[in-house]
Amino acid sequence: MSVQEILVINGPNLNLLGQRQPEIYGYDTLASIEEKCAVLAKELGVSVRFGQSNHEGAIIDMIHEARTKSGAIVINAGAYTHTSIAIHDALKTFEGYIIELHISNPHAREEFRHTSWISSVADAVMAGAGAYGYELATRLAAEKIKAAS
Ligand code: CA2
Repeated sequence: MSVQEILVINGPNLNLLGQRQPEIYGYDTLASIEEKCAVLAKELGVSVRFGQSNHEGAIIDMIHEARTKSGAIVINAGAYTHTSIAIHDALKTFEGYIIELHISNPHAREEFRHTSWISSVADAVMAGAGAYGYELATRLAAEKIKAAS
């Protein structure tokens, strides 16, 4: 088991990053974010793997796989953050470090974004730092998995 791996999970619509709504989500694409995190992870002596799905069940499968392969999960569950008890339950089965991540600050947006089913099962919650949040989360996850190994 490579507990030195950080799994970064991105949920619905995040495959469109950099293509729509740049005033909210910025101009970075998911591929460019992944590249920056991979460089950073290498510097920090860990590895990072990105997964994206628009489907709740596929996200749950990624979390299950991380149970034996990853020491930390960074999850931007997109709109499933606000609705998915199934993702909440799956994250509860993961024994490593969990970071809930949002590009925007959901608390400064519509009321329906103020509830998260992820926060209560996350070790850390990061929001509003834009795409740079992925690098911040990679740094924090790397610290935590190295400290635990
Ligand atoms: O701020 C975040 O990262 C969110 O998780 C993004 C979700 C939203 O439902 C959450 O409330 C906050 C939406 C992701 C949509 O991604 C898009 C990316 C580019 C263009 C359109 C949507």
